[in-house]
Amino acid sequence: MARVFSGIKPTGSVHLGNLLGALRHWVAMQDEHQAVYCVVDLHALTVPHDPDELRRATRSLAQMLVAVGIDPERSTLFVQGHLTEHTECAWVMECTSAFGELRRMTQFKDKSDGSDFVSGGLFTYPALQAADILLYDTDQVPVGEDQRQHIELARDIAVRFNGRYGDTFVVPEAVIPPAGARVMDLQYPEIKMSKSDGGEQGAILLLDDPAMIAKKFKRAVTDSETEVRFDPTSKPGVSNLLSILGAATGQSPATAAVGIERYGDLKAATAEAVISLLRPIQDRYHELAADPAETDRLLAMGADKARSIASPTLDRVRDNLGLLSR
Ligand code: ATP
Ligand code: LTN
Repeated sequence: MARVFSGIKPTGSVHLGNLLGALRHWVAMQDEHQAVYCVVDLHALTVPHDPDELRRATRSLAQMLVAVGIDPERSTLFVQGHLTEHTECAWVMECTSAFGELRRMTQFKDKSDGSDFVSGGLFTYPALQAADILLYDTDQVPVGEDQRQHIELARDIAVRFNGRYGDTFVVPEAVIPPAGARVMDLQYPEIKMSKSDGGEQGAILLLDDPAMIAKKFKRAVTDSETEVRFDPTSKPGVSNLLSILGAATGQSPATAAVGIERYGDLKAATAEAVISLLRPIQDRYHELAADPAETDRLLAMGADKARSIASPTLDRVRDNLGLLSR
């Protein structure tokens, strides 16, 4: 069975973009793949953070992953910071990536622009991400469109390392869904819906209650025309709603538009589809959140399973690099 690996940062509340662009594909891939999924807490350290909030967000995100359907028995679900292998391998990745390559990463440019403190970790972030992926002999990485460039870099690093030091890493490929890969902000449809950027009103959080979801869709930015039509270039707001409606109901955006004449009806239909999609997830999340000790037990089990894959890979890396065995 092919191996799948992906990660998500505990940097705020999980939103609809995360679900449609990534998490629901993580769930689907568990059936026919050996799946490894990671809460990447070390990646959350690249920007200023509050320690208590990070602790809370890490556990809560793990609970949300189980609530959306990740099965910790069948798949491997773990927290990145529980394994020292990731940071050790990240150094090797940094030494295998070129400065110019890292400088070209658009996520670095986006997140560093206008910030008063830009950490070195924000710059080397994609090297840690390459370590995450390559440690698991990963074949496929399901992610949203924004991560394509990082996965390309992980591939380039794997090929380069294998060329220099002999066959060591599996060369992974990105799996980007045809629909929902780039859910846009409801207020600023030119930027992606995000946990940490953008405003409160522009993102549908998976824990928003139905009234809040309806309100956010009602206020979503459209345009001054009246026609409901899928055309992302000239109608970004309307097209984003159609993409969400399509992704939530298993149709293409253009098919989702059929029979909807007014913006108000589009907003109401999208809100309703999203509320139904989220209801069972929210119920399950609240059950899981009531038992943090059980979450911690699952995560300890996940860390053991993850280590049993990552540790032999790292031994192979060390040996091929010429580091003395310990
Ligand atoms: P942050 O805003 O803190 O950078 P984020 O919302 O982008 O976080 P991540 O943890 O970086 O979330 O991403 C988890 C997964 O969700 C990734 O696979 C990413 O590609 C996907 N994803 C994030 N935002 C969107 C979006 N707006 N549309 C589709 N997929 C998305
Ligand atoms: N950088 C990613 C999160 C991430 C990831 C990974 C995704 C960290 N490590 C490994 C896939 C595979 C992000 O910002 N969404």
